[in-house]
Amino acid sequence: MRTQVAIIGGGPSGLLLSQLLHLQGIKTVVLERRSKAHVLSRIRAGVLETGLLSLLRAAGVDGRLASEGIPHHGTLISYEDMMFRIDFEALTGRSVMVYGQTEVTRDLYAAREACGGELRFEVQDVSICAADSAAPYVIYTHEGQQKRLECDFIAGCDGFHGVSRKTIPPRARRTFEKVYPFGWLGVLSETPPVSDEIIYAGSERGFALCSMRNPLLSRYYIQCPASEDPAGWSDEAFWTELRSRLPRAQAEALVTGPSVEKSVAPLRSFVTEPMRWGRLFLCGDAAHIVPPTGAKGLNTAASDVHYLFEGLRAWYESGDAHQLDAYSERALARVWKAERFSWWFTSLMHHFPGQSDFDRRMQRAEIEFLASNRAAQQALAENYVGLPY
Ligand code: RFL
Ligand code: PHB
Repeated sequence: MRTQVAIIGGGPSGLLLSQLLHLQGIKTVVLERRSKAHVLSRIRAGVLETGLLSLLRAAGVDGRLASEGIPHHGTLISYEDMMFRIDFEALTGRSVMVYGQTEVTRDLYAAREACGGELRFEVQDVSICAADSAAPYVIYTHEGQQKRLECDFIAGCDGFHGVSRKTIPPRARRTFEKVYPFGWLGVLSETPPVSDEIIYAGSERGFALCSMRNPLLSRYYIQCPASEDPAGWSDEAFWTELRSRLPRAQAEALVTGPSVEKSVAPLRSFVTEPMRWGRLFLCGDAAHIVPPTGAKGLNTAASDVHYLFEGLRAWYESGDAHQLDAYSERALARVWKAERFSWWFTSLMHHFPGQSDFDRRMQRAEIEFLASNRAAQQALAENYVGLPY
């Protein structure tokens, strides 16, 4: 079988790229290791930058987003009982949208299926071949049979644990990594959110985050050891720990209920360079990971999709390879800024094991500075709403 762009991974990066290319008349096949139900059971990002919103609009998948997404014009930051607001609208003239990644993915699947898009689920043993030649191809197993997919280009959108990055020989890539000594224990509950705006909460007991998906669905996280087993946390223990990390007013206002999902995510910063090897292009979590504190993972995946889409469009329209040749450099320039912001915000808000009293006071002093300094708030706000593509 032959296509123009073989896309490995049917997460948000792969699906969005596939839909954008389809609208330009460029053929793709998406190969996804898991079932659709499994992909749609993963609870991940919740905050979308305007750049991603524009891409979803261009892809024609913004209908439900426009009616169900919740615009957020600011966010709250607390430390013990102190709390202040970062006013995105006043500081940058822009805002973000709260709409779950699960819903973005559901909308993208619906759009691909409505266009008769080629999506293969539960494929196994994907292997990328001859990516450094003019005739790359992918071998995989589907429904018990080995298949061969020939193509012009391969988009590696298969996340951090995928095969695409590992296909690039070690001599041709360099990786940069920082693993944080903690994770986030996340809970989804069918309760009204404690606040209309997301709260990033620092405390002596560790970080906590209060977010939401809709007016009756809340998403909360608490910092925990990276090796924590979520099964070891009863709902009651989670709510008690969350309350202890919030300012008194929010702790008292918190509405609790049974959790509908509970999971632990490790925190990591990771970048691989370059993001291209021959005709293989890495996109999203396949190439880079950020800790979730800045809400940048999905948004950075989206800017990669934008640069790669522009490059492929130019190539198919006129044979112009300039933008494809510039892909890795352009994507990485923005990736590193998101890495810096996510690392900074993570370092500011979390309790680090073994941290000295002096280090804690430095964090507190920086939070107090942020609470009172417009320039510092503006720097945070510009990064949070998203740097330009
Ligand atoms: P994904 O979503 O991991 O999708 C990759 C897909 O590839 C499949 N796959 C394979 N398919 C075929 N063959 C193989 N060998 C394969 N190996 C893997 C996988 O099954 C999967 O379906 O990567 P993608 O598309 O690049 O998307 C990236 C985002 O998922 C990720 O960056 C965000 O979820 C990160 N993130 C957040 N990002 C934000 O922008 N804002 C947020 O508020 C935000 N919050 C979060 C987050 C991530 C979190 N976790 C769980 C790590 C909160 C959390 C808790
Ligand atoms: C979420 O709603 O899941 C969420 C929000 C903000 C973050 C991370 C995750 O920084």
